[in-house]
Amino acid sequence: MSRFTIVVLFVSSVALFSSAAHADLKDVPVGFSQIGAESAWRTAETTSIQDEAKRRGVDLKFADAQQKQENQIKAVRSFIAQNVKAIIIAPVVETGWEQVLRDAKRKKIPVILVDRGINVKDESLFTTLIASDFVAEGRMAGEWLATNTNGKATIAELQGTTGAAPAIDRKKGFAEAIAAHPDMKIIKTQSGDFTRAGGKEVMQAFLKSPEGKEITAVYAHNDDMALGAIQAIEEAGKKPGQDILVVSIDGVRGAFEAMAEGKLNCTVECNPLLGPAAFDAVEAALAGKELPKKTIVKDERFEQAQAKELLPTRKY
Ligand code: GYE
Repeated sequence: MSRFTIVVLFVSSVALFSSAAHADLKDVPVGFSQIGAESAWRTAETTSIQDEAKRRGVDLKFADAQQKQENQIKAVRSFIAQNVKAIIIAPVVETGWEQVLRDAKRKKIPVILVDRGINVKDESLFTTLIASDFVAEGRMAGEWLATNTNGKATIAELQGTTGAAPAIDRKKGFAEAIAAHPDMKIIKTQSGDFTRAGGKEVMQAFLKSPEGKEITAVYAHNDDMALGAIQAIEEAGKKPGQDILVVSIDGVRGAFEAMAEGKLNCTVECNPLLGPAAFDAVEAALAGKELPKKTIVKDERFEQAQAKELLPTRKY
């Protein structure tokens, strides 16, 4: 990555690149391979991209992969066959993209990656990536928990989709943040696949396990799993937010509501409103401009005390 330019995007609604000499996207066919609809974050991202496509008159071809990489690869192949001018991909996992991206490159179709990164040796296989710094998000969640427990917590971790960039990096950042605190331990960790149902099911199993009674905190890689875990905690007769602290990532409306009710303690925002930036990138690529290899979307951390006031201002 160091060979390439990295820029930081502060607000997703701000135009990413200079407005001069952009290609007009009216009626231009563009493919968008979306992961699925597993979380409120994901549906907000889909809406942002579809709305922005409409605003610019783009002929958007949308494919929902139902959380399966094979479906995404099929969708990208079909976009190539339909002669789209650009392809936007939110890649479900990090690995396994070389072949299909080589096909797109051969046809000179720019590939814009949104929200999740991939692991490829040849970085010329994609044009640009617009995403948050997931390691930093995990670190912010871990630091919140360390500060608010005086460095003492017995933690259950709900991981995102196995092999997905945000699951790998949010785990890493959190582990880094708690490493300095010998009395903070993750005693249970499992994937809940970024869904509310998954978070609930895994948390129920954690609570029923022999170590279940020791859990004092939950770290969920996204808000939907945290909201599922909150239900499991309540059904087990405990108070989420008090008996068991809950921290998560995304900053969706449901998380702000749960914070306002005292059930979730903290959420780290991950901005899903990537439509404007994604189509700025498409325009710039089609105009033959050099793009930064990575644009990092800036994130913020929110706590219970801010929830009520901020709830009406939340956009997703
Ligand atoms: O945090 C989660 C979603 O890729 C950043 O995917 C995204 C993550 C988001 O399902 O809710």
